[in-house]
Amino acid sequence: MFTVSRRSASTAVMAGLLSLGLVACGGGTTKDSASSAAPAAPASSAPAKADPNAPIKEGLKLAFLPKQINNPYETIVDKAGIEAAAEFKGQAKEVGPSDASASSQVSYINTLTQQGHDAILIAANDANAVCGPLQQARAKGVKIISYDSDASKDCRDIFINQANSEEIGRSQVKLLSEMIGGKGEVAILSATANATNQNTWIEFMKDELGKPEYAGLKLVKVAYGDDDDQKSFQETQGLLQAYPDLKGIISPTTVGISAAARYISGSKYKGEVVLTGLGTPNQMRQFVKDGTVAKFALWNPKDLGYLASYAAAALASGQITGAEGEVLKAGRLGERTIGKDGEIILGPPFVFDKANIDQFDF
Ligand code: RAM
Repeated sequence: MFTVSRRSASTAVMAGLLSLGLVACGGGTTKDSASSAAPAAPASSAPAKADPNAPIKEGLKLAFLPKQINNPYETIVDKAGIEAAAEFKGQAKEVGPSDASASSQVSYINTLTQQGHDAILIAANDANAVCGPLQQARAKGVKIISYDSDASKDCRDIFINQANSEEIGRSQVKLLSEMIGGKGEVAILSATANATNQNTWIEFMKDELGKPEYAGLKLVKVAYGDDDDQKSFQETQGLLQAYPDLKGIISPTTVGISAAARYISGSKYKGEVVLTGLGTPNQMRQFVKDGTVAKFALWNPKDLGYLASYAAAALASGQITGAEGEVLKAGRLGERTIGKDGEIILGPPFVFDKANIDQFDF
């Protein structure tokens, strides 16, 4: 649960806090909290047309398949999604690989399909590599929800995006540019080379960098830490050694930015090289406090999991089909309209800094 001092919070912060979900739920579940007590629900046979008044079926079986299970960000998202399923009397669990690779995800998709899940929620490590198995799942009536990192739009029913991809990409460049005075060499430390979300954001970053107001910035390298803490740490070291004039790094991954911050905080680059990106407040707190990082962004990962869970339930119950214009009823998050290509956006990204970071606990 967030604790917020209303008196000290600025209007902007309050707007952000609201979008980050002040009513976040507490409580805990185990990582794989699927109950084996309830009978398995048959694969759904949702009508082709949405019935907004259809009740949410009881006993729906949902499975979250994150990019990797040992990524703290994905853990927060999935745990919240699992907790949400209890609200509509469903059962949800998280399974997945320990490395962020698409081939590892494929075998999980096949197993979950065989187990008769009503919905698979996937943060895709590669938009296309998971497509065949997802299509096979859909042919058996399994609803497919991509969240965080999209699968190709032909092989999922809905994409729950954490924020507008263009806004994420462009705002990251703006943030870094402001902090380095619009001048100098910059680099990106990404996740895996095929990650749909990071690649989409990086495309928008490059486009933003092409604008005249960023003529003073030069992107020298995009490095990949594979959402592996050690590799991200080493890639940061490599970037700083290879580019001695580097002024700033954007790491649009919670794993990357925390590893990069750890490296920089103990190096001669602290105070010299600016780091920003996407991180969780709990992982970044010490680096904000010790002056390694001034500002970074994110959204509320708990809300992402919650929203994805409700989308899965609505799809599997026939309330929605994923078509543009349909309205998803998402519990405490209220109603969300499905946009183009079956995309639902959670909300705007929020910027964390020294002044507000202690108001967040995730
Ligand atoms: C990492 C993952 C995830 C991304 C966040 C910001 O945890 O790469 O996909 O959304 O960072």
